Amino acid sequence: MNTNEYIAREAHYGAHNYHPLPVVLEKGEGVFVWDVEGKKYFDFLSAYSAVNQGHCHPRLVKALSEQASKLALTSRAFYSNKLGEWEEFMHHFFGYDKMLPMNSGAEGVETALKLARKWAYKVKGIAREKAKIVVCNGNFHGRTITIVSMSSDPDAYNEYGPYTPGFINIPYNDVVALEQALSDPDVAAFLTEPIQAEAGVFVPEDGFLKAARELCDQYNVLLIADEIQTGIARTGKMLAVDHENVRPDILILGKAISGGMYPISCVLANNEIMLTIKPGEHGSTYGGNPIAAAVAMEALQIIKDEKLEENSSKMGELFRNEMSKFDSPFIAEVRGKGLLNAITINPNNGKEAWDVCLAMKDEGVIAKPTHGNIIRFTPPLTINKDQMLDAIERIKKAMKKF
Ligand code: IF1
Repeated sequence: MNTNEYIAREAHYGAHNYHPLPVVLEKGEGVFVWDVEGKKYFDFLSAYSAVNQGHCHPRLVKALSEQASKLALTSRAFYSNKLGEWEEFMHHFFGYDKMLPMNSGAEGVETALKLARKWAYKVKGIAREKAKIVVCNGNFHGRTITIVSMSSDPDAYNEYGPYTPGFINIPYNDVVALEQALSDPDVAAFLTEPIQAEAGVFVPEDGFLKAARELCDQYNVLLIADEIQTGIARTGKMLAVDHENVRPDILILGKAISGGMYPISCVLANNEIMLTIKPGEHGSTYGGNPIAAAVAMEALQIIKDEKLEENSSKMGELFRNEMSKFDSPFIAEVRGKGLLNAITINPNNGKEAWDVCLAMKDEGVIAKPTHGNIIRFTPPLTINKDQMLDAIERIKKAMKKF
């Protein structure tokens, strides 16, 4: 079968809820993927930052397959010998009292919202059913009905109502609006992405997160950070909040805590928050399973052992420097942190971000446009200098084509 036949089969038998780049992948190794025609590409999406450790990292393949051949799933009706090991590992790694494991990022976000509401009623003393959670315009936290209820993106939101109440939307990166919202005594939490990724890699001003932390303390509101995409060294530090030395009350992780092997997410918090949920009040069949435990520990250890925080920071700087120097009518702005970067594309000769991505694909670099003519550039964090320079040359060549 050729590329077009694979695409036609998906179009025929699959739901049409995506519009992928027309490339059909069948193999991955490190920063590279290969399509069904044998063509090799630099992966500049990394499955939306899930594959920070690189495709099919041998240590992750080993951790996954060894655990899979021993014990894969117990459910939480029984203990396993792996879950406690992972929980203790996470305590030492991130410094929170406790972890609650889930699978997808959206489930992690839902878990954080539930914790915030329990805390509102049991600890803060908000009247039942009254708790509000403040969120930002332009957010992306997943696709459940409650999460899309917080969204300001018509594609994510429209025609999925009736919506879950209890959310207040404010502009992102707006300390004045935040203070006004938090001063409502019924507010339980402020949920934010440290960098808005889906919105187009929108980096808030230095000091925004610190100000948010101070305001949350002042008004007795929980700070919830969705680090599902920004975490695990993507921005050049283990967590994006580390750039401002901010510690959220509730931290949500997903994507790269599995290095792309398997859907794993988790929520971290201290006892005062985490113990508001009692046995039977929340959970998931697969959450915290032995494979997830084995894979997540290995995936985080790889970040440390291969010094991927440092590499993400250096390679990100190289990318932004080179692309900022490049004189192309397509480039309106280059921005980002670490290896979470985006270029805003000026439509040129009738060509837009999508056309640039198709041209880059021909040159051997795959990336995906997001809202408003923005292309995200997020290679695996294992990319080395020669590879980065090679990829940059290909990106430039693609932009010169038109
Ligand atoms: C898709 C976007 C990226 C996330 C943050 C929670 C989740 C995500 C900050 C939910 C997921 C994914 C979902 C994926 C595409 C991708 C995405 F373009 F849609 F917004 F990365 F930028 N919080 N982001 O970024 O995690 O439930 O998916 O595991 O196709 O929807 P999930």
